[in-house]
Amino acid sequence: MENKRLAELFDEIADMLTIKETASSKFEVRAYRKAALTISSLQEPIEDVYEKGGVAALMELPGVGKGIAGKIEEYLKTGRIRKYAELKKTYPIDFTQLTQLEGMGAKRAVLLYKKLRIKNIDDLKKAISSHKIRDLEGFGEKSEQQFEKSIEILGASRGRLLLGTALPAAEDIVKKIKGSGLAKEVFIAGSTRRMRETVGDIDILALSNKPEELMDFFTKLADVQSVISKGPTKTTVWLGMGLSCDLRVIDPKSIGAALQYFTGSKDHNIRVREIAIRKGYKLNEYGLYDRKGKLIESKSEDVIYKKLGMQWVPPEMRESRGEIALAQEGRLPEIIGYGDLHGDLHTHTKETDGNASLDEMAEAAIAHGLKYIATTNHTKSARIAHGMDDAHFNSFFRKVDELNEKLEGRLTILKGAEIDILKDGSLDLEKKTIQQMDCAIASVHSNFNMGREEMTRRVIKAIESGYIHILGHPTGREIMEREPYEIDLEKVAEAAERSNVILEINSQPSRLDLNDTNIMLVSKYKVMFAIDSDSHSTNDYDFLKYGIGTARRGWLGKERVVNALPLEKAKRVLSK
Ligand code: DGT
Ligand code: CA
Ligand code: CA
Ligand code: ZN
Repeated sequence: MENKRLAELFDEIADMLTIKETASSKFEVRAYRKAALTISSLQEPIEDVYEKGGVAALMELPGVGKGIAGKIEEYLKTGRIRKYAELKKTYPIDFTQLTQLEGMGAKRAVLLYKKLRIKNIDDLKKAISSHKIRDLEGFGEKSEQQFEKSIEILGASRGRLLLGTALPAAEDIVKKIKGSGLAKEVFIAGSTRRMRETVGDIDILALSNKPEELMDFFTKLADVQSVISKGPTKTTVWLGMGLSCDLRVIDPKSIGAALQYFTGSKDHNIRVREIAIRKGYKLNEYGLYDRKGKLIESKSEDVIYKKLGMQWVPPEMRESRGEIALAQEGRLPEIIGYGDLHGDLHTHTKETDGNASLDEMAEAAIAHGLKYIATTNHTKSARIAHGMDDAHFNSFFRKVDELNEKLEGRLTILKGAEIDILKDGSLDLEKKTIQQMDCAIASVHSNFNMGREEMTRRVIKAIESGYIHILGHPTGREIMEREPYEIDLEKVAEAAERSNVILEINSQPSRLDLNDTNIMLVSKYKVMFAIDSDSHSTNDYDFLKYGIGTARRGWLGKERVVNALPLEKAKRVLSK
């Protein structure tokens, strides 16, 4: 996927054009910036867009005109952009790297290059340690310190953290702030509120009439490693876990507007603000105002959307993927809620790679408010996970029967397995073992490096075996660690529809597989989904909220989710 690299090239071209400061270069700068933004947020590989529809298809992307489309084509065909190479001769500077630093724009980077031949962060580090920046006109000691701090943070913060790491941290900070008595109300905003799978920084909003004391309290929390900036309305700290956190103190009158603004996404907000402007209004983080500057609404997010002629949009849907138009038409789909699951169809025990017994997993499920679980241990070819053979499943299922009797309906345990889909698409258990199961999941755990067609055929063979109920983590990706394997998900969904096989939304924070965009892609087909925890311990049922968040980001209704059904109905869907 070339999107990221191409977006960086365009941003750098814009950086270099900024230096010129002519009227025509300003226009060009804007064009390149817009294109960079579009391409970096594009869900589909840019090369696919081009392959399917050529330059014409490229020009349909927002912010991409003929000139830019030509540049994209040039890059995809030749691997380079001449204009970029020419500009680079004058400015051999790594703008992508340097402009990530706080207080470093393209112009200052060029100044540093002209005066000290600084091309990248390594050069800058040397200049800082020999104190060359502080004596430079237009920079000074403060700049030197700022760059030093910024480089340190960048080194530690390269990349983002999993939602499963960031959300608990954010909730913990909120709890502590509430406990301090220095804030009346505290809210999580930003990508964390939108349940994005990774988080760049945590955003917290607080209502307080003791902002100074609150900020003091915040900067002294044990989780805080260093204070990046501190003020009575906004303070940013670096958390030891490897993430920064913004705390903003908000005027209680503005909380709705502030929540709307700081929840984002940026793209969603830009569109919402355009709607406000078209109505002759002004919308910012303080409120919605009419053309005379009179406040219309600021306290409630819900009312702000209403005054704009829109439905309130659930945070998970605020990604500018079509929700704006639907909210204007009053046709937002009803999406699954966090309390809608009755069961969990993918759990492990210590018989394989789990760390709790079946009894313990059952009690934990009850404590979590679930009415049924499927116990789905690994099969024999999963050696690292101590997979079970047919005989072991047979004896294990007798234990399930006994436990079900003991539970007297407090919880029902369904018999299942997470069966390896072998290299040729066959299943890792005998048919008669699988036939006893209420819930047979099939998953790929090995031989990831196959061609797209071969992998698609392999998975479809398992789907069409007639023995499985659920396809587990359908793309095999691990966030920030392993790319999804090559697979044609639409063909898979088509086969799943024909064979009544359910597609999993695996809730493990490092998986979230299917992800939001894939859920959107395959929900065109008449398939059901299962939101599963894939629990390996008694705490892991907590992961279900990430799966639900992902389903909400994929606009999924609860009628599409098998384990949002009560047991008897879920069993009927499974047995189809
Ligand atoms: P992250 O931190 O990268 O995971 O993503 P966010 O969405 O939390 O982004 P962040 O922390 O930079 O900003 C929080 C929200 O504040 C963002 O979603 C929308 C709003 N915001 C920030 N900068 C701008 C801006 O320049 N324009 C608009 N309209 N909104 C912004
Ligand atoms: Ca953020
Ligand atoms: Ca932020
Ligand atoms: Zn698995």
